[in-house]
Amino acid sequence: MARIPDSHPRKNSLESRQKIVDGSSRGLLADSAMIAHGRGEAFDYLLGEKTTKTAREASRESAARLRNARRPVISVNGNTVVLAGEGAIRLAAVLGCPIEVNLYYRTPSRVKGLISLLEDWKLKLSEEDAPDGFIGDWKDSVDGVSILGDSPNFKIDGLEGPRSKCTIEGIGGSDTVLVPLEDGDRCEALISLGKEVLVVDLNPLSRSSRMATVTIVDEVSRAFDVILRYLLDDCDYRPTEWDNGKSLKESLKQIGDYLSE
Ligand code: PTJ
Repeated sequence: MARIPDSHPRKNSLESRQKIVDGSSRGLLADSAMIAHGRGEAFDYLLGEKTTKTAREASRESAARLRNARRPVISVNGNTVVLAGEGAIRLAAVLGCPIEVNLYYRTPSRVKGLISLLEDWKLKLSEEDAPDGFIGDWKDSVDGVSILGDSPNFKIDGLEGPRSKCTIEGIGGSDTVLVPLEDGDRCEALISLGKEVLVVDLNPLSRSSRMATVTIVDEVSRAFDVILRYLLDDCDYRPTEWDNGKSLKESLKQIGDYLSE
């Protein structure tokens, strides 16, 4: 792709699109990945393509819940890996938790391809400087992130088909799941297993947004960056009695406010 100048008003959006196009041509994404991405883009446009105050609060709450969790896990699908895989690894390294590739349209070759991409990024990230505020050995922490998903040994009760396949070391045995671009049925099944489900979804009206314990209405790579900062800079904040319905209403209101600005 031709280099997009920094001054281009749609630079981030064009670069994200290209990641989806490249991921698709490498066979890593579902056939409908571009449709899902387009829907996300439309909502992001309505939110001004920025992290809103409400999204920031939801990310703060999610960071606190992940920090408090006994067994947190980050569940990723194809779109999340190509758009925000590096961010997911940074979060997992800070939390000391696994990442699990868990796909709606599961095929063995997609699972293997996405795991291998994440393993490549781990090698790159382990050579980077630690993020500001990180205490410990960054290389060891990145190297220690397990990428799960190719050998499922657990089934999510109440779900049929490939979406139910996961691992006991990851989603199956977790108490808190950070799961961007989730589907509503699976979100509901995870909640009924007693897990806390932290969703990132630009659509505040989606079923997963409405089913989740906490919904971050933000673009996934931006949300991961914000969560990372809260994990590292805001250690005293504790989970609250989160009212997710109220937060979703505020996100919808912010769309209205942005349009009437
Ligand atoms: O990789 P797979 O097989 O697990 O399939 C992944 C997709 C995304 C294709 C699949 O889960 C799917 O079809 O998802 P949906 O039902 O279209 O839902 C995607 C949701 O994510 C929509 O509500 C979008 O608004 C939202 N979304 C899309 N892109 C982003 C996003 N939310 C945050 N950041 C994005 N970049």
